[in-house]
Amino acid sequence: MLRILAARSEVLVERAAALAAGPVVVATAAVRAGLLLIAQRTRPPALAGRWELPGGRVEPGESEPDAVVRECREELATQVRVTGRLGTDLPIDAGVLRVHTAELASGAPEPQALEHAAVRWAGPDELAEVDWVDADRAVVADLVALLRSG
Ligand code: DCP
Repeated sequence: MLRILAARSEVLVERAAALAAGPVVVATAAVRAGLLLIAQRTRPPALAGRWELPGGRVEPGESEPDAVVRECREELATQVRVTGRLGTDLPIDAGVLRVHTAELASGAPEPQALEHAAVRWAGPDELAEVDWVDADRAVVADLVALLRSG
């Protein structure tokens, strides 16, 4: 009985922590041939023109990898396969940002900027110079290491 109560309270503590952190936004670090896919935002005005890892809010009941795949389909008209996580949780105004690593699925179409001003593939030496949105800049060192490890 005590064990059940302890397990329940652990679940409640986890839920409370998740609520306190707010909604989860996923970002996609898609890698191909040593290059990273980056995307230029169009909105809101404060972020327009700055570059990000494509992604968006996780919907209720949706897993984070499923959200990554959906956002890449909706925003880039391509199909990705999630391969792992990168870095720690990043606090953003909207809640918390979690970066997932990915690769294009075999035969997937070239990503298109359906909701961005532009998308492009960037090499490890370029990443420090990119005009990143603040949260994404925090993982630049991890992104460079990711590209160099492959
Ligand atoms: N964000 C970020 N870095 C990313 C992706 C998103 O800092 N790589 C931030 C920008 C926004 C918030 O997360 O403040 C939500 O991102 P989007 O607007 O791209 O996500 P959605 O389109 O899903 O959300 P909404 O439709 O609610 O704007």
